[in-house]
Amino acid sequence: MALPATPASPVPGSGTGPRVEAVQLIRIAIPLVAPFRTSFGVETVRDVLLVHLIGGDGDGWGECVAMGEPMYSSEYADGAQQVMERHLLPRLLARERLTAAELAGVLAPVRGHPMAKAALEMAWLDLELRAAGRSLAERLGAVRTEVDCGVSVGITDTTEELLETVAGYLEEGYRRIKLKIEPGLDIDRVRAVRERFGPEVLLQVDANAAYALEDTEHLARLDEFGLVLIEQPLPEEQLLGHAKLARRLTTPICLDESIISATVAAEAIEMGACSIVNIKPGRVGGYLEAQRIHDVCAARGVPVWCGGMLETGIGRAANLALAALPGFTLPGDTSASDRYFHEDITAPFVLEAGRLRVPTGPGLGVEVRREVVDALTTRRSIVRPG
Ligand code: OSB
Ligand code: MG
Repeated sequence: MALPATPASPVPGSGTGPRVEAVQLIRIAIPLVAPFRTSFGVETVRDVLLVHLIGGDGDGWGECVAMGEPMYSSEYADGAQQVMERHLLPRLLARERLTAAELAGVLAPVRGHPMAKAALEMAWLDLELRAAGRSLAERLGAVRTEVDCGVSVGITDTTEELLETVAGYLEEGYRRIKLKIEPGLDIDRVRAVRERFGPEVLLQVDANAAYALEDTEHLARLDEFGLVLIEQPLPEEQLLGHAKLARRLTTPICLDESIISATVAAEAIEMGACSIVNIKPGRVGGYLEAQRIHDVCAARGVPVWCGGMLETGIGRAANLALAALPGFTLPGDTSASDRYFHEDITAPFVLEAGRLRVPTGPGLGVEVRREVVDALTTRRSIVRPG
């Protein structure tokens, strides 16, 4: 196998930051409590790639949010693992020491793969912040100790099943409901939920790019339901299409898949493609870029909320830290552990009055339950410097 040209070690300019002695890549298969269906597919078991940094002065953990198959975006767990092993980790491990803030720059010559890069940055942040005794929340500029939580409801076989599911989540205390929609399972489903639960419920929909600009008049029929937003109706490349759609709809447009960086966020806002942004650190290459998107949106008065990728307790902990920033004014897809898994790989996050507590411990603020991880492990590999 041809290894890429990596800088000789040690490299000037990276004299600080943690030293990493080995990186363990762990794949787990963690069953979901119920199948999660979107316009792009059904997930029943979450295939997760975990990054475990073994450092001189401690450990760091990261979670890659790429799914088992490349349906949400082009990344997928096997590909993320391979790009880490062959291209990303050799570059990082060539540095004797490296700070989390330097990581994105070192990896910039490798195009794309934001989810793989984000997982590595998360692990580096955890390692670095643990050593410094600081929390990720503090590092990112959190202003809240708990965050309002919403829940993303997958497409169900029947409307009856959808109403039952939503009723259960509202009973649990979730502060906002997001319905996954696709052509043909949209207007009537939204109407049924509105009629059953009333106008007070914060309700929004997510199409995962399943519509075309030609569906504009159809999507305008959602306007009568007072939705908080419609998320990513059109394919990710269609910023101008979203701007045209936004001029026809009263429902605010929120972008997910389209927003791949702070630069794109600024341009999308300027051209009127969205008035709300879903921030997912994996999609944008990491928590530090996510923080910049937050800043870009805050400076323009655009509300943001924290998206989710069916994360385990590792990614959830980090998402809660991010969601505690001041511009996160809408409830996120940061649901409790039991919405996803029977048993999480950290202590479970439990909903309290519709909120989750932001971890305050050093780093991500969670301890990984190694015995749970071991029981779910499907594959393991070790990457060392040199
Ligand atoms: O589009 O927001 C999305 C899950 C996987 C991939 C994409 C999306 C989602 C969700 C679930 O909506 C959010 C969550 O609860 O983690
Ligand atoms: Mg989405």
